Amino acid sequence: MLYPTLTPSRLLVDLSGIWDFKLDHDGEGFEEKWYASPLSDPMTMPVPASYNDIKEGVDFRDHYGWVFYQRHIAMPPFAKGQRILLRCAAVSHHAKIYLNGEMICEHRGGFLPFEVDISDKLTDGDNLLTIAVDNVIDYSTLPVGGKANMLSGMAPTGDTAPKTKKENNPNFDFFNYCGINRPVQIYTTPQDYIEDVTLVPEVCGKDAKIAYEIKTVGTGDCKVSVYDREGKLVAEAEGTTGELSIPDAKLWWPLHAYLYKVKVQFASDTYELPYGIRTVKVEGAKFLINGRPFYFKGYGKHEDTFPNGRGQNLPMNVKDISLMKWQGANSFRTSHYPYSEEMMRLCDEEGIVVIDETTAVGINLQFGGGANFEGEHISTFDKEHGVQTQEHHKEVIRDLIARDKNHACVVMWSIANEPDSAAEGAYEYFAPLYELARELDPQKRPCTLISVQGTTATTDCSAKLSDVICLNRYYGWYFGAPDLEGPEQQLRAELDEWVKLGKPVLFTEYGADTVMGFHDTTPVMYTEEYQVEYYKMNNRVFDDYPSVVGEQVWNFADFATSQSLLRVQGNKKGLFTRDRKPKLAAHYFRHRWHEIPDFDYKK
Ligand code: GCB
Repeated sequence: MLYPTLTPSRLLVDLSGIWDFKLDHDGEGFEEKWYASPLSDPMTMPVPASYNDIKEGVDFRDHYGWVFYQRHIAMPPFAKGQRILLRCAAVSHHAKIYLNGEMICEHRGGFLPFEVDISDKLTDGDNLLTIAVDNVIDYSTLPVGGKANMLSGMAPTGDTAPKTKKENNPNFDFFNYCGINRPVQIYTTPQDYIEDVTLVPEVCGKDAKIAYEIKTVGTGDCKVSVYDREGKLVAEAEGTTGELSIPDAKLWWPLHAYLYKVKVQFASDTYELPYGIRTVKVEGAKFLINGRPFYFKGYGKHEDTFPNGRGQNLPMNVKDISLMKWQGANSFRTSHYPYSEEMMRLCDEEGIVVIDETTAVGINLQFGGGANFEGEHISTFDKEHGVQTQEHHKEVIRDLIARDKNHACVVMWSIANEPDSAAEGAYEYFAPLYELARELDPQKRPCTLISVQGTTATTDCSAKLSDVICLNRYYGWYFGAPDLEGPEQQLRAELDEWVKLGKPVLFTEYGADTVMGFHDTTPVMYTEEYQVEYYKMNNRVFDDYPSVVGEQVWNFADFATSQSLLRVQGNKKGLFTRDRKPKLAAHYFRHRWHEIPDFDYKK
């Protein structure tokens, strides 16, 4: 799906601002048709933003169910005759859109864009737009919500206090921030228009080729032109499919991005996109970008700031990339959902390498000892009682690849984070998903899933399915802390097995909770000193294995989670605090990463 932009043929109207808002506490909003007339007694609410931290009170923050957003819209008469689209970049997790009281669109999944043609639905003058949003997560949604909470599962047993109200129980470790998290926009196109653009790069010596395919609706001639950074035309072709030859091409490199401008013209429609040329390939146990062995230095992250929640925060996106560069990092994973389109474009521009993850987190009913349904043990992929996510998972993969396929920054797809990948039924669940991703991605990027501690090279289905083995391992934190010697031996023993597969191994999570300002001469748990010692041990091991192709710490910054005995106002594994102040370990990594080259680190 194309990112909406203002072009000589397309108008773009951003509906960001303060909207009317109401929580549907008692579940009466639909019955009383709140969408059909102006909300009575509404609150103010910024769009885009998660609503949870914007107003005070636990009932507000932890609301369960539907909320209603509303505003008026009007289009100028000069837009008549154009196609007029309403586009939501991300509404978490389930949206119903009403225009003048009529439902015009419904969408499930909180992290990918969707749009609806409103050309024939708008009336002259004023129109009432209502977006109802549900935040309920369960065994059929991605991310997965369950009866058993991952973290309370680790709490002392015997907690039998009755629940007094309905609540979400995320089967994942980040706060279930909800609402209209990314921009709502209206854009227009002519009646004959460009629907999609697919570009596939190929590098041949000093030259490059871009194979292109333009999906169009209507009739007209199609022309594609490529301009360099100075605005000079470097290639041109006619027709809806073909090849563009770029002599002496400048490649997109990590931290040295070069973006061409690709301009598509069809009938009277024009669309432009920035485009980086680079190749990605797994060869033996190496991860090659532009044919050279790349070493990932970076993080798992979250879209998580105060008070935006998961709501778009452009200044923080730019700040985070500045901090990454300060630290000598070159990459991150969009744990645990697709990030905003603005962030992806920024990474293209800044040369940050991205592992692009779906919303599939929590597909694991073994967290907390595997007790679900009030203590019953249910296997994750049990057809009747287990997760019911596979069809939706396919939809997410389709929409993610449709959205992000042209980004140079995206070098790998992550199908899921920490699923129950060694369980019975895991291979049958995941094999078709890998197949789908491989079939849909025109660039045929590597695919992976992020493997949870406890799986092994012989039990984890990712051993067979993944192009790169991605491991989340907590030796010296959840496993073995405060000792670091025993965990070091265990980590080495486990790695000895994984490397036998002959595939690249990437550490996608390792970390220790650390409260900023806690210090000690003896590095005890939760101090800044312990975090540094923990990382030194793990990094020492990674350095000894030629097929370890990277290290992504958990996490870039502290972030909000559900409340539990293991979370002190959120997860504290950040190298930076939530407001981006460096802990001791941030300085340690700054030193380490500036010494490690982006390429050819492991000979
Ligand atoms: C994990 C999860 C991540 C958690 C992290 C932790 O394995 O992938 O979402 O936040 O552990 O800190 O426990």
